[in-house]
Amino acid sequence: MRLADSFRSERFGAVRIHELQRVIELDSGAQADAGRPALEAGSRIVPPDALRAVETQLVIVVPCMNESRTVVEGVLSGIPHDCLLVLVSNSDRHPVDRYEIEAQTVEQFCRLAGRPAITVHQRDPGLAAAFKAAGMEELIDDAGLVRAGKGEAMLIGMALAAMTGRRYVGYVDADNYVPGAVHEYCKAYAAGLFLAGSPYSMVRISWHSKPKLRDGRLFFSRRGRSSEVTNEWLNRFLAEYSGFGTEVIATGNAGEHAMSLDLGLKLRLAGGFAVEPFEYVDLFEQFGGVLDSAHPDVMNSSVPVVQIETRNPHFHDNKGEEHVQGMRMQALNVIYHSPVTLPALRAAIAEFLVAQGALLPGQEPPRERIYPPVGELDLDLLFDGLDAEALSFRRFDGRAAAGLPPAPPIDRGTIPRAAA
Ligand SMILES: Nc1nc2c(ncn2[C@@H]2O[C@H](COP(=O)(O)OP(=O)(O)O)[C@@H](O)[C@H]2O)c(=O)[nH]1
Ligand SMILES: [Mg+2]
Repeated sequence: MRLADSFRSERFGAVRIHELQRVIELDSGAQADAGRPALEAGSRIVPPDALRAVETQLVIVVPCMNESRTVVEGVLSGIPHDCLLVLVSNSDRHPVDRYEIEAQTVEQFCRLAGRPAITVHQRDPGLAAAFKAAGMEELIDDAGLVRAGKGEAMLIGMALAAMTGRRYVGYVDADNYVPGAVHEYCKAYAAGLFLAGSPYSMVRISWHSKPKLRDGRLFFSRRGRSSEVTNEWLNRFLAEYSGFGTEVIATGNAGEHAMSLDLGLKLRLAGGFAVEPFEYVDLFEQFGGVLDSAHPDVMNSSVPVVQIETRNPHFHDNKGEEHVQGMRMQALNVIYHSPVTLPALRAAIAEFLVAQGALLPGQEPPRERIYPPVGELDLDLLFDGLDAEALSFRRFDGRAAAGLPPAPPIDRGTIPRAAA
């Protein structure tokens, strides 16, 4: 893969946000000058073996709620072979058990492709019990189950990823209609993680366009309805500190993103759709140098955020205006309530929300749920709980199914000894 160089970046403490980098070639050939500026100045290649090396360490988590089977199957087909697949589902189990259908789809895929995968249902009482035992009460609702929400699904996925002993975790939505786009996202994760050059790195995708029907004609719109607002306010956050306007953040709402687990296990994830913008906010809180950091090792290193503009159109299920509005609000709520947000910005957010009719004058935006870092979990207890009690916890070993030596995706032996 060949990426345009990133010439500029903005720093906030140890966090270094790189300007958006375009994908120039999806496949840059067999050249081996890995990561060095190309002869044709302005771009950088990541050769296939370097991509593979990251992919063998990469877990791809697919959060899924009531998506169609055909679409999910397409998504699976786009995930590079060496990545380990984790599906976290919150699909209905009645009147039809949609999770069972998903698990069968994954199992069949693993058998055909000779690869491993893990699936689990978010509302499995055994999963809740395991998280409780492992030390995360906060995740459990009044019904005694893990809360619904995309952030919660991502948290579960991250914990499972940590138990596999791999180094990186990435996320891909289950409602993507274009397997080629999924493939490109995963390649971009690997390329970005390779180029980032720090143990604490994050890669976020900004897709080039989103196709829509307008008056019977296909129109490729550049930006999502929610991301414009989120990005603008995150950029204003930075500008308020530096005194210089900036547009560096282009991926505030990026559902498609990946990171090293050395970083991910230290992050606090937010619930629901606040999860993606809050990743930026938490980076600013923990590694921005404004508040004391609990991780001097990270402060002495750097936290690169690589942003990549991909080529495939982002074509996913349309969940309606209300959903988009909700996402926008959740992003602003987390920026508003952050202790590192400067008072002037906080006031401007409140004003904006009032003008939008989302808030009454004098009212405070609601607080989103923020969870402790996954690195604080006792992974051994989590595994024992899942193994013993979570009936929906499935581990597929497509290699064993194909008659090869067994290679379970996760078991006691894969759990790293020292969590982050
Ligand atoms: N496991 C799980 N997945 C969810 C939940 N909510 C949404 N998803 C999935 O997360 C992905 C993104 O959600 P979507 O509603 O499409 O949001 P958008 O694409 O950001 O507008 C999709 O694959 C959904 O099926 C949830 O509560 N649990
Ligand atoms: Mg979607």
